[in-house]
This record gives sequence, C-alpha cells and structure tokens, in this order.
Amino acid sequence: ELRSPSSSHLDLDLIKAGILLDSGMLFPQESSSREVKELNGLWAFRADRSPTRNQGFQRAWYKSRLAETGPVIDIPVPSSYNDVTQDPNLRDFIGWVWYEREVVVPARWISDGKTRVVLRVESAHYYSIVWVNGVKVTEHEGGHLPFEADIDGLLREDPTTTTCRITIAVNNTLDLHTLPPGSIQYMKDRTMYPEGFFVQNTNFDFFNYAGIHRSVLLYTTPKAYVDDITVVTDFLDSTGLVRYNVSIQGATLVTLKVTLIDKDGHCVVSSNDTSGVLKVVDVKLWWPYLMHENPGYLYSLEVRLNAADGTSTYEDVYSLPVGIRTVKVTKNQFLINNKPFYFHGVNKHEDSDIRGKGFDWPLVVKDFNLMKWLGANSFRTSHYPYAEEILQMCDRHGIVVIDESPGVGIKDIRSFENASLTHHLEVMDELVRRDKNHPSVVMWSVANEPAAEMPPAGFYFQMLIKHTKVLDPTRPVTFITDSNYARDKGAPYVDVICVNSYFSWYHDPGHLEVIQIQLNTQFENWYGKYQKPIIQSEYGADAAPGFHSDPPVMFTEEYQKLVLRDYHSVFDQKRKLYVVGELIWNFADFMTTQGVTRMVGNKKGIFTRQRQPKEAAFILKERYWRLANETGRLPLWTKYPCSH
Ligand code: BDP
Repeated sequence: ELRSPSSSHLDLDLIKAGILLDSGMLFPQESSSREVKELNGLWAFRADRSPTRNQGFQRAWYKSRLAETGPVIDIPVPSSYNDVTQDPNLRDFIGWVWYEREVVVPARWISDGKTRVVLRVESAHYYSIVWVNGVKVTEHEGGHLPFEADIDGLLREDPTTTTCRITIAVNNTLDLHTLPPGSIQYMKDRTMYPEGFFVQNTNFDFFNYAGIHRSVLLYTTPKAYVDDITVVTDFLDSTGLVRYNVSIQGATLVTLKVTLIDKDGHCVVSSNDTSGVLKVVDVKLWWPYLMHENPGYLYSLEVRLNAADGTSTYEDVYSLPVGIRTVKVTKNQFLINNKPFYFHGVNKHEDSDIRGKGFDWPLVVKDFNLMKWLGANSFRTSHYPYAEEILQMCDRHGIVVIDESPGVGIKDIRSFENASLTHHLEVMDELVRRDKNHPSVVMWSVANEPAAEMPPAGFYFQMLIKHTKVLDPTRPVTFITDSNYARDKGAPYVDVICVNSYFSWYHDPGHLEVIQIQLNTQFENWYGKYQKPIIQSEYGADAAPGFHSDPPVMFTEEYQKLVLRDYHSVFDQKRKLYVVGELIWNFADFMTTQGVTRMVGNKKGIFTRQRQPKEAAFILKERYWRLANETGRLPLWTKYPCSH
C-alpha cells in the first residue's frame, strides 16, 4: 500500500531507518596493525538446477564440502559465472548457485584473542548467504556493494583447526522489489513451452551477469579498532579545512592521534580529538583532470588509535586518502573549487568479454588510459555502483564521478511501493557509507530513467532525494530522466537536471535533420521550467564496427559520427548558458539480454567491447581536448606530447 506524500510519519520513519547503519565499511587496508588475505582464484561451484532451486538448502550443502554433495566445477573469483563455460544453461541460469573455498587461516590470527578477523565480499549479484564451517555468518541483498562478517569468534570455537570452509550461495533472481527490479514469468501453456519453463523479465538494457563479481577477502583489525571515518572538506583563500569524524568500536578508553600527511610524506597538521576541523595552510586542492596541471592531489589522513579494555592494550592504524575540494551548484553552473566545471565524459558499464561484470585490473587500467586519451574528465557509474578500486583510481587521476545507485528499470508501478522505497533508501545508505570520502564523487544519482510520470514517483523521489541529502548534505543529488519534462514528477527535487535522449534513433530513426531542433527544444523546455543546470547524461547511436555508408544509414560508423556532430553543435550553444555537461552513451559496446534490437549486445560504444576505437572515438577525442583547452588547464606532459 502506498501512502500519500502528506504522511509525515512515514517520512520520518524512513529517514530514521536509513541512517541507522551501525558500522563503517572502510576499504580493507594493510597497515602496521592490519593484515589482508585475498581469497581470489578458483572456487568450487555448483548451480542448483533442481526445479525449485531449493535443493541446496534442503540438503544443507553448506554443512559439508560441496564436492561431497554433488559434482562441482572450477569457477574464478572475481568473475561472472555466465560466460566462462560452454554451457548455455549456466549462461542463462536463474536461481541459486553455490561457491566454496577452503582457506588456511594464519594460526596467530586465532591464537591471539586481541585480533578481530573479518570476512568481506566486495560484491556478489544479487542476494547472498555466507557460511563459515557450516555456520551462517551473514546474508546480504544487493548486487553492487560490499558486505562483511566478523568470524574470529567462530574460528576460535575449534582452535585446533586453522582451515576454514567458506560457502557462499548467490541468487540472481530479480523481483518487483529488488534493485534493479524484475519479474519472473512462468509459461504454463504446455503446447508452447516445456515443463517448468520460466523467464526473468527486466526493464534494463544490460545482461544480468551474476556471481561473485569482486574480491573476497579476510582481513584483521585489533579488537579495538577504527570503524569508520567521515571527512568533509572546504577551503577559505589558501587555507584548507578538513572536517573529520572517527568512530571507534571495541573500546571506551582511547587515545587517538589524527595526522594529515602531504604527498611528500610531511605531517601538515594533527589533532588528538575523535572529531574536529584540521586547518591546512597553503592547501593543495584536489582538481579534476584537465582542469589543473596537477590533478588529483591527495593528502593522507592517518588515524592512530591506542586503547585499553582493562586486560589488554590495542593499537590500530588506518590511512584514508583525502582530497580537499568543494562542490556547489548554482542555477546554471556546476562549480568545483568555485570554478565552473564542464563534464566532458562517458557513461560506462562494468562489462567485458568472458569476465562479464567481474573485476579485472588490466581492464580497469586500459579503461583509464582510454578515458585519458579521449580527454574525458568524468564518467557516470551507469547503472549501479562500481568497484571501490575504480573510485580510488578516479581520486588519484582526477576523474570526476557521478555515482549512481542500481535504481534502473523502475517501470512497474508496484516497484514504487514501500517495500521498494525502503530497500532503495537502504541501498543509498550503503552507497553513501562506502563512497562518501571519495573526492572524485561529486554527485549522487539515485536512479536512471524511472517511470517518473507515474503518480507515486513524486513521493518516491522526494523521499529518496531528501534522505540522500540527510546522509550527505555536501553533494548535489539527481536522478536521470528520459521522459517528457512536463510529466516528470521527480524533477522538482533534484539539484541538477540530467536528461537522456536519442533523437534520430528511437525517435525519427534515420532523420539526422531533426536532432538540432529537437535537442534545442529539449534544453529550452527543461531550463525554462526549472532553471537548474542541465547535463546531457546520455546520447548516442549504435554502430557496428566496420559498417560504412555514405550517405550514412543507421548502424554505420558514419551515422554514429553524424549523430555526435549534430548533438555537439547544440551543446556548444547551450554550454555558454546552462548546459554543464555531456556524457556519451556509451564508452564501450556491452552485452545485453538477447532481443531483436540488439545484435550481440548494445553497439553504442565509441570503443568496441574489446576497447578498440570506432570512428566516433576520434570525433570525441578531438572535441574533448578542444573543450579542455578552452575551459581548463592541461597537464604539463601534453605540452611535450612526443616524449609521452
Ligand atoms: C537508455 C538507457 C541505457 C540504454 C540506452 C540504449 O538508460 O541503459 O542502454 O538507452 O538504449 O535509455 O542504448
């Protein structure tokens, strides 16, 4: 049952429920007091192919080695499981799959009662249950954010064995209240479909890859430890301000030392309080790539904790990278460090051959090199939160990020119900908790192209955006819209209007001549109604690499180029007024569900899925470097391109 927007009771409850996450989610890090053990590599794996997908639970597959209850295969972690075998049923599998790995835990982690041992999964899609030695330690809903469990108590129950068996069951089923939403449809007509036939319906345009997509690891902290750090930065003239708050678990009697260290390792300022404001003289600000000669400047906030609990003493050390910068929005500008910032960037996916959505360093590094080659200063994490390692790269390279929740494909009115809203608010909690300290993240996007014209959308987005602002009052919030401005119920609540449009593609296919007039109308309408800065958050056209024609026709590289050219000419008029950014759809070709409009996936990439340029990439490269020259300051190496 949906309640009306006037229900202030629900309003408060939801907002309170949200900020009650009771622990931090600091990125695991080695330090003098912490160890990390990655559990990546081959795991034993079995898909539960029983008709109900429930056999694993009925037969308690977590209670013994997976190989004892049936056949297992090798599956790599991290990776999607879909594309690594020759089995079409596994590629398209829907339901529970089971992963298992045996690990030898260093004996001293167990013998030393002062040590806390945490099992962490950086992400698994979509619903996960985790057992250690047959005992359930946690479960988690959501495919793109980390979760963890303390397991030292369990390990110490039998201190004679240092081997521990980790079992993770993962289910990729999407329903009306998951994020993204979906629905399972059973086909009962036996003249048409075989026994038990069902499909997973979704309303989003990417393959629903599944499995353990990011690292699994064990890490230690002392029993008294730095649980969370929150940093908010500002500056006044040449003085930087770092407002911080440290939360501690496991001890009441503590002494703390917080030290801000510059890139050369010099201590800049320190304090002994758990929260406060650090003043940084002659601050070096964090600047975006192509806006400053020295982008991505990071200090390091070292938090050193000494604690005692009567019997023992503890020391914990955690270092958080800190970029000092501000973000502000006016009625027609997006300001970083009080200077107008123009987004010239891309939309991405976590997607590649064989791995699917599995995290892969070579791919991450290649993508960053391509973005820098292109002259892109930003991207949007369409359509879900990306691995935190990617945000760390953005912090260091000065690539600006619009951080998006998995709220994509919200098209069914039942997906606006309270169950959905409550979960969506929780996801925002988890997202902000994980990403709040990244200087590269300059805006939250709560959803992509929801059915914003439906009556409940206004209330839903008002709640979501309000809540996100409570979580983080320092960053603007948006959602990405595609609908008619006049019917958009959520737009009054956003700080920046983000619009996707596909003129001469989904509308008026083949008619390049409509682009300029329609795009102009789009901008005038939105700005006229809301007087807020606008980002063209998607535009583009499919091009099958190697397809050519002149005069151009759809799906050729020429047509894709011309779509870009016509969009760009309107951007060039409007960016002088209120358009503050343009993000191409898409950085690279990516896999989708099979369908008659998708030929082996979506081909709107300016790079192929293998990261080779189509002709459009050169158009964009030329443009982005020109924009950088006009609006920013190029890094020194660009002055000597031959030596680079
Ligand atoms: C947009 C969606 C994006 C799609 C794109 C397309 O936001 O996820 O992939 O259309 O159709 O509306 O290529």
